[in-house]
Amino acid sequence: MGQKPLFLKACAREPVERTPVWLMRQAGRYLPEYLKVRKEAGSFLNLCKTPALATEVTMQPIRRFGLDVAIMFSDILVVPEAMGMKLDFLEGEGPVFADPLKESSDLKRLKQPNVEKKLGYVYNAIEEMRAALPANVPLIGFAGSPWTLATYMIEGGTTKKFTKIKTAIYKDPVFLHGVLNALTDTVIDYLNGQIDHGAQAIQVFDTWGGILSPKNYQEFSLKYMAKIVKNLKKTGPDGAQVPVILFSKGCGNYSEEIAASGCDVVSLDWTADVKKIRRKLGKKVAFQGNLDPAVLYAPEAVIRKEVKKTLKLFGPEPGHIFNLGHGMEPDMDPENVQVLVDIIREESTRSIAKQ
Ligand code: 1CP
Repeated sequence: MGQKPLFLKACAREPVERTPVWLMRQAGRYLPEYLKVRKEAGSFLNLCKTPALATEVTMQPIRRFGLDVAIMFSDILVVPEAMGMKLDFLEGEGPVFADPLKESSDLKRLKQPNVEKKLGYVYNAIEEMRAALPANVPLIGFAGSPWTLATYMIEGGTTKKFTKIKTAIYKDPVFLHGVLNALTDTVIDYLNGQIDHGAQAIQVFDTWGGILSPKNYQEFSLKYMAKIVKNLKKTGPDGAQVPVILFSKGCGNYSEEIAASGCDVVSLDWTADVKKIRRKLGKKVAFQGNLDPAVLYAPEAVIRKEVKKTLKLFGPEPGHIFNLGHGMEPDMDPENVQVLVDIIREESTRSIAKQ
């Protein structure tokens, strides 16, 4: 076996010679080469469902920027689709479920899918991606958290207000827990399949955990993610450990509870008080984050200043993976991503060597 990749070392809180880096939504619409393949695919879902094309767009940011980790190209919403919900991605509007879930009687529409059959295209893509990636660049598999998936399945698409799902919290929690339980079982199966087919780390995206009160975050989001963490395979087919990253956007305040789920890495956004959290939990888990993506709109000198600040906040101790606090945006300049990655390499090598 060759050297353990930097990213996997950092997840395990082992010493590294520099801080590994990847960027949420690193493949996507800000890259002209992505737009070209996306056009060729005809639709976003077709891109997700064609392993050769999904592999190509997964590789694009690796080839262009030399990032330390790849994330499989797919979407969190393929899971509700596999459970029987009709999904469309409308140009300029995002995801749409034409027939959202409304009440307990809708639960019978949700099937526990045979993941190998219904989501086999993802597994085929994972195998192709592993074959295309260099040995020192591991592949992250992922799923949405049950709570975040449920927001789309109950609201019918993207929302700013979350009226329907919040109504369900207070008016019909039995229905909501029914949806969340069904999703949890499917996500566990789906992620274990990803590990079987070669995903070397798993990230759970809880993009909307931050709209909940502390008590509701525990009851409707974290509880289900903790069940997922407990039921995932700990090692891949090659015997290597498969770390689990939890990303609950806007939930830095709950880092202690998130770490108690048994996850290996807590992913933080830019609103988190990193110094405090790291001091308290740095011996228990690794951290990922947490540069404000908007820094990428600024000139190089500002990017450098902000990278240095972020590296300093996490400190030189092992257990930091550099990332943005959330995803890349379509109007971001790829040139600035290269600037960012180069600066992280340079500054983190320097700060680790200084110890
Ligand atoms: O037409 C297009 O090209 C569609 C744009 C797009 C892309 C590039 C969508 C639609 N999804 C993706 C890829 C994607 N989605 C990845 C790829 C891997 C990567 O490079 O990071 C990942 C990990 C996701 C996950 C995802 N999808 C999340 C969680 C992470 C996050 O960014 O918050 C969510 C919430 C979605 C739903 C989704 N998919 C797409 C859209 C437009 C949306 C809605 C987002 C919203 O409600 O704001």
